[in-house]
Amino acid sequence: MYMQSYLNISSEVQHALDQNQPIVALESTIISHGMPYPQNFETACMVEKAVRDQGATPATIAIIDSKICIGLSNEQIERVAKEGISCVKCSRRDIPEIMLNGKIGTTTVAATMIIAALAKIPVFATGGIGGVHRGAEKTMDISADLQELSMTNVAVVCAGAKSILDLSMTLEYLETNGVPVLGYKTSEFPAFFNSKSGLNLTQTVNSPDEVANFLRIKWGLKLKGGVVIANPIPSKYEADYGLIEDHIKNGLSEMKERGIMGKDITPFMLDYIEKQTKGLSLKANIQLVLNNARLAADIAIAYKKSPQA
Ligand code: PSU
Ligand code: MN
Repeated sequence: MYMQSYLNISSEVQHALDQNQPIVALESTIISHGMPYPQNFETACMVEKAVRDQGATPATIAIIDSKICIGLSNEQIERVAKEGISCVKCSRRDIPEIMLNGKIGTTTVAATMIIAALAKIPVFATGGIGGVHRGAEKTMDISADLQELSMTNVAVVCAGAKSILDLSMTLEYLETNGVPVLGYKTSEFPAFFNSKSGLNLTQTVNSPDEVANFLRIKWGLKLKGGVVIANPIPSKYEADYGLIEDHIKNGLSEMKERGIMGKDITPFMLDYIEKQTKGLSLKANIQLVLNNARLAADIAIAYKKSPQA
């Protein structure tokens, strides 16, 4: 098929697909734009290991040398990690351009969902999803992740979203677009560094089997679109809410002064918070991603137990 000529599926991932084994898709913007080198490389490797230890196969996704790569080698992960922000942050809009120009494209939640769905991988783990930015009523800056969640059948395990965003508007947007947000053992939407945001969810799940059943029902009914599985950061790694909020306020005003806009906002804010907390936020970030990878693996395993999966 023509489509196949664009894809480069690693032998490990292809084997898992052939054997109908559980796979967890992993994004790469978090590697290039979400963390500094070398922690980004170490984390990406630890996340893959966490998925394997749990009994599933990791599939880290990026566009390299005009191929959509599903399952990266350690060398490829290191290349992406070292290139860092000189990789192109790649969302739905950017995929064809990066295929054309041959640059390294690191995939956001939206682009990773698209590619995971192409490869028939229904479960994906990340840190935090994009959302409605603060002030979006003026700027219209709403992450393409949210649109993607409304149309692509992939379950996204995340620690909620960062409060650099307007989390209340983010939940409203998801509701309008029919995207379920399942609190994993919580009734509150988690705020990335913090397990709580003060925003209540209507749906709580308590086990990987329950999530798998939810997915079977949704997709069995042909209710297209993704599902957010909001998995709070473990309490021992949680950050001080007031402190983070102060850094966010200062970061947002510095961002405005420097005229940073559009797709550069999220990477700028991640870097700003990390510098202000002197790496404390990075530690929390690494732990919550690992926590999400383990849960995603358990969900992928539970989902495979169903005959129709
Ligand atoms: N939020 C984080 N870490 C990240 C991202 C978001 O806490 O690394 C990345 C993800 O790849 C997400 C993207 O899909 O940023 C959203 O960017 P934007 O707001 O430009 O859509
Ligand atoms: Mn944006």
